[in-house]
Amino acid sequence: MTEGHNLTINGDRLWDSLMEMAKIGATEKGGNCRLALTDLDREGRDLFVRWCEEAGCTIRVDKMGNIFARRPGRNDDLPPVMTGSHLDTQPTGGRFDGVYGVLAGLEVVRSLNDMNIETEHPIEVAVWTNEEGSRFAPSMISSAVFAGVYDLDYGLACADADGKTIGEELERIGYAGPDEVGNREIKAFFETHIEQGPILENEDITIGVVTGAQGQKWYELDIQGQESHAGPTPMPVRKDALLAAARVVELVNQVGLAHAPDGCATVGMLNVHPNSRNVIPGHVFMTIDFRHPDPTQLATMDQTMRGAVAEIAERSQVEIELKQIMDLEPLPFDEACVASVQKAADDLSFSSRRIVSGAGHDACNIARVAPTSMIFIPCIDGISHNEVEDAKPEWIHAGGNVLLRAMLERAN
Ligand code: HGY
Ligand code: MN
Ligand code: MN
Repeated sequence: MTEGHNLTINGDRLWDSLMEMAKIGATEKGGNCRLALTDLDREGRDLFVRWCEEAGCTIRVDKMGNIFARRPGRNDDLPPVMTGSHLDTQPTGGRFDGVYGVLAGLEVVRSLNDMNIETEHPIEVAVWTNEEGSRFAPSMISSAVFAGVYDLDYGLACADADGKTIGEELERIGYAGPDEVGNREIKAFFETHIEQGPILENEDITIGVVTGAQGQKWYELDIQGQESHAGPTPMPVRKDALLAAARVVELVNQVGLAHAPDGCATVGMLNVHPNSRNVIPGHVFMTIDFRHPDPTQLATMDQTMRGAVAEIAERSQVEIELKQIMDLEPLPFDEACVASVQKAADDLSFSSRRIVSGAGHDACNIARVAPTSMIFIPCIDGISHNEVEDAKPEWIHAGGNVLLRAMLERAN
């Protein structure tokens, strides 16, 4: 049990592990680029596996490449208390998004070893494949397959811009594991993460007790116009795919503003073809990302956009194929897990507040199959998905200590 223990993680060791992992895929501006299932992602995975084995864990890998490092419990037949996050990053990502949740979980294992604490339930630290949805879409796909949101074939068949599939790349980097994906009981799941927004830092609060996550809808648009010469083609007869795309960008922004402050709307990707300065663009591929904590509002954003896109296609004399590729309902986390996080923050006298996650996380999928909550810490200026992403060591330590106590409470 844990009586008489000065329950604490080794914050400096956690910080050092983060900085060690950040050397893999380090970018010029101090961030990280470890796109899912690239050689750099494999390097990060291999380092994590080595550290876990050094900490006495056994390693399992499932068919979506999800890694589970397991520390045995007194009663090893009991369902595990699990934590974890992702090691893949955005192309211009930071050193903390995802990797903090993975290495905070490893630090809990290392600290339990140091304190000779045996838990009733086994402890597992998970690495979920392709959380970011940057190289392969949709995001959070492997925790979604684990939670039964998508089937395994769909997950393995997702392809990147070069047509390489998740299944092929898992084989190539040696992480196509043998285990079935999901369908096993988890006692509780906790994910520790930077907030990736400004609320906690602005309010000078150390711990975000995450009560749920907002809903998300992701779309892909193929806009088909007609390439023609920029000189002799009269304006009225043009089928300009980029003009239509520009009207969609403005529309998406208007939908976001009309549903602010909670609604968010983003066009993150826009590829123009043939992208030549004296050719009227014949084709554009672009994406739309809608978010809102209220499902009714999210549905309104969807309907408004669909109607307006049809009108834009007509007005611009182009064809627009709109495909929805993700539909994540807003989701409340488990009250008992939320209470465990709150109690841990209170016991440690950290300032805290309830908060709904603006970003999607693997916890949003795992919450469909296991009691789940998240622990947020602030990040500098609320900036993330940016190479300057940064966090104070004391925040990193605090989140790790809250995780240790929340997990212990559920594991005994
Ligand atoms: O898009 C998200 O919210 C997460 O970073 N995948
Ligand atoms: Mn993340
Ligand atoms: Mn992210």
